[in-house]
Amino acid sequence: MTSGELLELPSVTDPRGSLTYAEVGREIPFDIRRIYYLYDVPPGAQRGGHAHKALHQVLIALHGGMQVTLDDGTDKRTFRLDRPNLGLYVCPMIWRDLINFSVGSVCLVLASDVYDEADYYREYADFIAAVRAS
Ligand code: T46
Repeated sequence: MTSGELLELPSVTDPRGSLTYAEVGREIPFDIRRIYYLYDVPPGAQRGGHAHKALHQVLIALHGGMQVTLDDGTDKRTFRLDRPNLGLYVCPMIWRDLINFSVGSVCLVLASDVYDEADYYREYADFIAAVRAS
């Protein structure tokens, strides 16, 4: 199974516009210890290209859109994130590639832990070896 679950986030729309929210324990299946966001991504740029050992994340295209391919070492699945009330949950041990960012897009990431370079597999061969060993 390729892990990656699309999350429909609740929205409230009235004549003033829209508001989307997400709560830990409801839409977000982990405690959030960090947020970061990707922006000013130039045309053709690729982000990701790694997997995490233990980190859980939810990705949300707050503006514009991007394509996310998830790979569990066996199966690959591609998602298009293109609205601010759609999240993509990514569990540990999933290789991710982000491409086709639209101009001006902003990708918000909710993460279950603080930044730790030791949590990354940045070489695909290392990731596959770890998947095979598990
Ligand atoms: C992921 C995708 C969607 C930090 O110092 N703190 C941070 O919290 C993060 C995320 C990164 N950094 C540093 C590490 C690198 O020197 O920022 C630099 C760029 O990071 P990276 O090349 O990992 O960026 P992306 O966009 O390829 O990947 C990031 C996340 O690292 C990753 O967890 O899933 O966004």
